[in-house]
Amino acid sequence: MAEQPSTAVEPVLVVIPTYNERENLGPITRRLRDALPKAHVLVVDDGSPDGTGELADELAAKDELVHVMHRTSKAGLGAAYVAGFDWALERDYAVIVEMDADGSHAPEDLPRMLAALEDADLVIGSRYVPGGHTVNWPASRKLISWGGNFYSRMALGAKVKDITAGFRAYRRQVLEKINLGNVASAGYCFQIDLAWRTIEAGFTVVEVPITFTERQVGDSKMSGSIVREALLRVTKWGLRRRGTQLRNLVRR
Ligand SMILES: Nc1nc2c(ncn2[C@@H]2O[C@H](COP(=O)(O)OP(=O)(O)O)[C@@H](O)[C@H]2O)c(=O)[nH]1
Ligand SMILES: [Mg+2]
Repeated sequence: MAEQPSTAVEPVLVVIPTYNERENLGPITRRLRDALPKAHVLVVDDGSPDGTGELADELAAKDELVHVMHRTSKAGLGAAYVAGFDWALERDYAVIVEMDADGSHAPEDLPRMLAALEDADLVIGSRYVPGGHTVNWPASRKLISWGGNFYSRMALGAKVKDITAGFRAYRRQVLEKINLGNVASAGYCFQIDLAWRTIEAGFTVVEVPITFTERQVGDSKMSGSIVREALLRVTKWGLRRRGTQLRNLVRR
């Protein structure tokens, strides 16, 4: 039988933000290279005191598809991703993937996510569509995640079930259009921010079920200030949206 031509969108860059992930970086990079042998990897390290950045340099020296960006201090997940996305857009990557370093996101799910990207502009690896799961997540984290998703959906009127998810594949056209220059979300509300911008810009968003497994090694960087930032910003975006709706109603 004749070989089917591949319709996959390529080349792919997987951006992995790291802060103190020394023990996780080797295994996750190996799994990623096995799952997607052609994909490039960009580790964006915020000067981790545990030597994650040095380990990333060692991995890059042995593998030409692994790249490293060193940033001077811990400035949040959002800022690290914006820097990584800018790096990607200066090059010719067609797809830019977001993935955690701690093993919560399984690289083995990426081929399925990238296949879904053939009919979408943003694919979200979702815990909250049928077939999606969380494993070993404490009740407190489930509550924050569920509450964050529920509140964001209500405030923004977004239909995405897992709008806080951090396992994603973007077509480069999305990141070119949504103006990364004025993204100020430092913490995890970055994910809500970008999903919202993507939807508002008229792009197609598809959710693919994934299993999110809590890290076994190292510490989560989630904090009260990250939750507060998300709450304040989502409330502001929601109010702005209502204001626009009201103005449009009055103008009619
Ligand atoms: N570069 C960088 N990476 C970060 C920062 N905060 C978190 N990360 C990384 O983002 C990913 C998700 O963080 P994690 O703490 O596991 O979040 P959780 O899964 O929601 O508890 C991991 O790869 C972290 O190392 C940061 O300030 N800078
Ligand atoms: Mg984690």
